[in-house]
Amino acid sequence: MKHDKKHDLKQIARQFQIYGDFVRFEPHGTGHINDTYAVTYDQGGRGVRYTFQRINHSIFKDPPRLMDNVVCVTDHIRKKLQQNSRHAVSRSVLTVIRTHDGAAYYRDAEGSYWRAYLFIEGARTYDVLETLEMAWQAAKAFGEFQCCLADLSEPLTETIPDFHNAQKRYRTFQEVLKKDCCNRAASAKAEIDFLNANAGLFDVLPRLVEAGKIPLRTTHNDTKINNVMIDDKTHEGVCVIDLDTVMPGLSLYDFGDIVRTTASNSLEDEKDLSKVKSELPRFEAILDGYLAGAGKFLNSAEVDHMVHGGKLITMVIGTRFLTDYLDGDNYFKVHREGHNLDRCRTQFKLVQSLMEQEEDLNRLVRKCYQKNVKG
Ligand code: ADP
Ligand code: GN1
Ligand code: MG
Repeated sequence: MKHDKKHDLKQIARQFQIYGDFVRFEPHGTGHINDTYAVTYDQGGRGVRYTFQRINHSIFKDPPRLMDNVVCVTDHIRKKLQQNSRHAVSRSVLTVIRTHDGAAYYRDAEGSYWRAYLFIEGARTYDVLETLEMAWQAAKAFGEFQCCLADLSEPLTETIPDFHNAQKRYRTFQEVLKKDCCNRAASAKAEIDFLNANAGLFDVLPRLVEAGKIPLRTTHNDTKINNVMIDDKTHEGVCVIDLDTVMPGLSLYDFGDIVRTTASNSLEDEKDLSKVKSELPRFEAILDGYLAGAGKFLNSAEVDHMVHGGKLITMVIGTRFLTDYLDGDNYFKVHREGHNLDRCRTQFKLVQSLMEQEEDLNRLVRKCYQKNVKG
């Protein structure tokens, strides 16, 4: 997806309840979906930053309802933090800045939807986590996020229907492959074969959900590791961000995406596939951190399928990258030719690696669960 249009950030920022003088803005972060900017204001001689985002409206069809979700979730978390937290609440949960009309978003003359958050300072996101400690902390933050939302009673809108419906993602892939509108299928033969050979993975969780063994919960659904801010000094996971897809889902989707983006010490689009492999100490760190945050409310079927969750989500995201490649790169932002195919290759290589280590990984699950939950 191409995002090269220039926006008048100064005019947009004027719509929000922010004091002081607009100083500058710059593109920020490496997300694949929204356009994100850091906007600096001078407030009494001090530079203060805000995060501005243009919500990707072609992906999120109903931004007003999406923002209702974000407000609902952040209010819920804020209330809990105000009672319990040792930390500054405005650094631990996203703070939505309102427009002068009191709305959570602004719609500009071109129909784009904008929102603004307090910028979380003294922390950053990583596309690859550097240490096991950071991996533990990040996974714990996502686990606690899930735990905190376990008693949310307000219903959330499904901002992207069937977001993690793996069987549907596979059917879409098959349709796009059949059309092969860009004549790219021949260049992805190995990946197409791998996907077709392993599509059976997609049938496991639907059966367990149907049998009532795995519950629907409120989940983040995009727990990619650069969606948690890591404190520069303490390396704690200070704030879970990118709340666009918080909606009903399975806990295993969230654990699975942490595995996908952390188990290997490599970038999501690494071209040297020999670097893409699940590493047991990294897997143990995220497992232990996640269970420290969420372990107490997981049921035994969820715990038994944690490794499966990692394989499944990695396979699903790989399928989505492959589909977007075949379809002409309409969904994810791409920065080079064949970018989505490169991303697909790393995902499928990681799935293969997780499969090879499955026994060891399941042994780690039992060990960490015993330690964190059974005590
Ligand atoms: P996308 O959906 O495109 O991934 P994100 O909401 O994840 O958008 O934002 C993209 C990046 O912007 C994040 O990875 C993070 O580095 C940065 N970011 C987002 N929100 C904030 C914030 N409130 N404070 C500081 N940085 C932020
Ligand atoms: C997108 O928004 P971002 O970059 O955190 C995508 C996720 C994918 C991820 C792959 C709404 O996440 O589903 O797993 O890219 N988000 C959406 O990197 O589709
Ligand atoms: Mg993101």
